[in-house]
Amino acid sequence: FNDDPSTQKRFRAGGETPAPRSLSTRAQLYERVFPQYRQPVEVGVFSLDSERAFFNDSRQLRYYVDPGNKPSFNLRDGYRDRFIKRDDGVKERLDHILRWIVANRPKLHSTHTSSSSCTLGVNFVTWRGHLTKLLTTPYETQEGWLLAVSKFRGTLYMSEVETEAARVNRENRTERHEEMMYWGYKFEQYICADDVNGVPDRGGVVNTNEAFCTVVQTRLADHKLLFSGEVDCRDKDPRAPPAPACYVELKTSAEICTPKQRSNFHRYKLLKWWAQSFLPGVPRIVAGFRDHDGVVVSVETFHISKISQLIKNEYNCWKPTVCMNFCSDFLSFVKSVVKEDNPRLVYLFAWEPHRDVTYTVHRDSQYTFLPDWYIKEMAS
Ligand code: 0WD
Ligand code: CA
Repeated sequence: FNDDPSTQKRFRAGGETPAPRSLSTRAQLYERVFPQYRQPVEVGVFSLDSERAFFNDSRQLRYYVDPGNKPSFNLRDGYRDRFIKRDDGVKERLDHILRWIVANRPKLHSTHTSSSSCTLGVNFVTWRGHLTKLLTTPYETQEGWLLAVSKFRGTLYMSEVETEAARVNRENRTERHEEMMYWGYKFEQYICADDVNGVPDRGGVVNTNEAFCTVVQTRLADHKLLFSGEVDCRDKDPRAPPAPACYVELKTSAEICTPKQRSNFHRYKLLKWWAQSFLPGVPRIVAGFRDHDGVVVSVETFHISKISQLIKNEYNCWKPTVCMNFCSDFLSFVKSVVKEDNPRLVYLFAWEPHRDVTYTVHRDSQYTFLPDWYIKEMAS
């Protein structure tokens, strides 16, 4: 933590331990032993249908069908006529997770904590994707982030706010970029079957409203976490290990033709892939490498536990321990800053590349994100 010594002295004279005002993101500061990260446990699932309606079940779960390593997939197929795109201008914040919590409260209510100071029995509730951004922060040089945090009944809720730069990018995507965003979803359709004995329907409609999400509980150092992440598919073998170990993450990436491209893939893309799947305990990624025209030229499996070995030959490469220690220290920073239990009060944590993490405080503002229905429901 960075601390202004004068402030520190002023506060300590009054007997208070001041919260630090900022947090450094320099990677070297986080090169220490790997923090404890408990095996993530799936505590529930939910689905979002073609209209983005919530269901407290696994109706959208799909099954992995091995494509072999040289399939002929054209990812451009269907972009014009069989694609329904989710409206990404609609901000859903934590709403789906909160609906899951309300529907599963008895399952969650901590029987181990005697005190009522932390009703849910966890310190943090968030999306997996938000934690992925935290893990990659010490190595990120392009995009900043904003995270809104409110404390309610002892639990810290953390919800992303779109940065100005991200909004500008989203509103000014090129036609080429829009189409390339479709390719990842099309790849999923070539690989996934709706039924355990079914086959992929490559002629069907791709609808990005549909989602299957896992809800996992785990602990990073002394932070108890509850988060949800979207899962692409599962191993269809009934003897496969229980979730999340049976899940498979699907990815697409540009084919690798030069040593420079391979190095960039290891240094930048594998960092994001590793962080995203390591968090919920998803053990493998199946990647489709595609050419410039959206044709998949090869398919490769990456085991999460082997990724850190794979990158060790890169000069000055990312380290999992830095990612996890930074995340742990950021969560400690949040705990030390967010003291008032009030769902209408938002602490907005902000970060831009080459800067420290800082925060601002907002009462009854545009940033308030815990909905009234949730607050009412939890009060009863
Ligand atoms: O409101 C927000 N700021 C966000 C909401 C940001 C990110 C996600 N979400 C919501 C959506 O409801 C989505 O269904 O979270 C769900 C996914 O959460 P996550 O698993 O925590 O997100 P992340 O790990 O970033 O992405 C997982 C997958 C992506 O797959 P790839 O292979 O591209 O990483 O979820 C999809 C995408 O397929 N996805 C989204 N789907 C809908 N809305 C979004 C999004 N904003 N972002 C990623
Ligand atoms: Ca994916």
